[in-house]
Amino acid sequence: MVREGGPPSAFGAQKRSRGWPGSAYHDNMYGMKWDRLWINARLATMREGGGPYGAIENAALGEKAGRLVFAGVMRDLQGKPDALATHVEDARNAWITPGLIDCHTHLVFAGNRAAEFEQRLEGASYEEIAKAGGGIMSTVRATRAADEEALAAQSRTRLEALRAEGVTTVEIKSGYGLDLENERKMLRVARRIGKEGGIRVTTTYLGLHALPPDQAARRPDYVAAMSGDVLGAIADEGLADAVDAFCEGIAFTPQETEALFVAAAARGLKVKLHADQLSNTHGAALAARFGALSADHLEHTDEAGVAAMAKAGTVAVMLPGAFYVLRETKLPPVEALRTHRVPMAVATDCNPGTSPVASLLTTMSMACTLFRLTPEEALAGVTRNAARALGLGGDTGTLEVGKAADYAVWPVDHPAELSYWIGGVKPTAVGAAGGRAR
Ligand code: DI6
Ligand code: FE
Repeated sequence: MVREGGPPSAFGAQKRSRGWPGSAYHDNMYGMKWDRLWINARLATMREGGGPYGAIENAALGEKAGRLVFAGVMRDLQGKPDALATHVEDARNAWITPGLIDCHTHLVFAGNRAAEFEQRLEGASYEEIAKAGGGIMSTVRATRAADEEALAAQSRTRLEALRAEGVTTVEIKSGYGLDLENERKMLRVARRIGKEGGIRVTTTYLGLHALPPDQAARRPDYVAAMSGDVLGAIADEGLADAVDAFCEGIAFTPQETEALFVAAAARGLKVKLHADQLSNTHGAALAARFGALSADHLEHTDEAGVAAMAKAGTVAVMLPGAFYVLRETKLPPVEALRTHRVPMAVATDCNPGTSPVASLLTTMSMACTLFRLTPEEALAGVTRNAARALGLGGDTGTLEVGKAADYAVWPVDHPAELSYWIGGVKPTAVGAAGGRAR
């Protein structure tokens, strides 16, 4: 069940910047109640330095005008619940977490590659399929052929699957258009399905995802155009919140990536990078050099790359779905990331080729079982650290007063269950104020 609240008012916006629990007392003195108050809850606030899960027992969570106005123990409430809020909800000891955040997806695309999945199981290699015109290019053809309506309809299914699991923020990349018109179409669709679904969607321009075969003879021109005029047009239209590239032996070189990043920086756009997934091209260090929000995959990243990320404050995004589907064996350097205190996020990488995954909860399980993250690290990876990977750390990702009222209520006895079960767990209520505000 998704519960609705009113739109943010101008007054709400003012309160937002002040945002301390005491302000609620004054609101109520003047008869301006909170919109909703959850009582008898257990909060996994995921607040930094707040102990395991930032947990608070015997807790309450209050929201007003799309913002959290109370997140603490019930005995600190300054009045009776009914006097404080218009709607009072009894959580009956359920756990409330921040709304989940999927910070790396390619979920806007047309068609699927189930036939290639079958071919691979019959022995064909990824390279053979690509040479025969399959792989990323088959998705590019389908995506180019789809009009905006069809693309939105197909992509919405995946966004809704995430939403049903308590996901309130999703990052969506372009990268299956590979020309201005079609990259734009993808980004517009991403924004639109977010708005329609009440989900906060951030968009990332991934023009350097694959080299279209018809551009093979003019590779430098393609790279220059995607980093120049195409990036410029997309930035001018405000269609992208960040810029990404696939820096890999089979995709784009560190030099080509760097040229894109220089252009992005000149336009004030934040960068992220598909780094060191299949080989060590020192992508993590390159991302860090540009102050990237995140470096993603990282299976082949060395300790120098990890140290560079730590210094730059770049988040490490773990993508166990692709690791699983590709049956990789080289693990990302989780221990080094811990030692260097690099924040780890976890995301689905939802895409039709290497990670046909539209379940962030299943991905948390994979992060624990395949990468040996703890359930607490996995939950931090889809909340606090995922928010940071999107530059939204001040607005969502933890249950703290002043942040957006993005939360999910779970019928579980312990927050580790979110990583433990594979299927079967669904939130009983979701607050997605951040998605409504967009
Ligand atoms: N890394 C990947 O593994 C995928 N894209 C990327 O940047 C592959 C996407 C696809 O095969 O469609
Ligand atoms: Fe990806």
